[in-house]
Amino acid sequence: MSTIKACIFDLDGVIVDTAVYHYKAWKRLADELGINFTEHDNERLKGVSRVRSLEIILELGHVTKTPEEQQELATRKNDWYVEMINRMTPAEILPGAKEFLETCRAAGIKTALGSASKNSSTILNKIGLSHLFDTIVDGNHVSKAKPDPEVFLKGAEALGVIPAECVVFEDAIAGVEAAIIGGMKVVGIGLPEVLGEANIVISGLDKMSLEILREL
Ligand code: B16
Ligand code: MG
Repeated sequence: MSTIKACIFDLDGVIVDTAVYHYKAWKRLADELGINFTEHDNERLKGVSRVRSLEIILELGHVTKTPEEQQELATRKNDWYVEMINRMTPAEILPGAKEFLETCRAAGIKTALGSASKNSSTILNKIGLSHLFDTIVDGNHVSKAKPDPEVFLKGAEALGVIPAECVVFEDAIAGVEAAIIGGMKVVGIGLPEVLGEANIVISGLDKMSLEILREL
């Protein structure tokens, strides 16, 4: 029996599936640069920062750009991405996410967002879930990307709990590693063969319950 006082949620792949919008925007940029970029390649960008995502795409195409050019390209991609997320609605919340957040709060368990995205506030506002998070830590607040645990440690600190009292929900391998390095429990959202390091792996938050949380 554990004493879980807080749940920290990744955004993309856990609360919503924004990977499809990231892919469309990166694909448009890759096409303009003459780089072959597939949905399979896009898997490598999940949970990875915007800057690192661009580096991966440039590496795929063996294309070199100056830091200034990279900045311009990342901004261009982000403008297209923001256009798409501005059209998001609550219908895009992944199954069980809203319900489990409400369950946590009703049970007195604190909630935080721990995302690599610098656009998390826009997304949470569009899908109408901002009010269900006690604190939001995202790409705007951290200097080190997952698997560094900074984003989750800052979340725990803001909530006034210690890492051992936290459970992280993550769909990316780097995020699962970050939670473990940070000394937290972690529930993988996805496939056991990919996220095997997590304490348990489930297909989505619709499979989560307080009973499972307390047994971690
Ligand atoms: P942005 P997460 C991550 O979100 C995405 O999985 C990743 O594909 C993206 O590059 C990253 O956010 C940065 O997003 O360009 O909006 O700052 O899974 O950490 O919630
Ligand atoms: Mg994710």
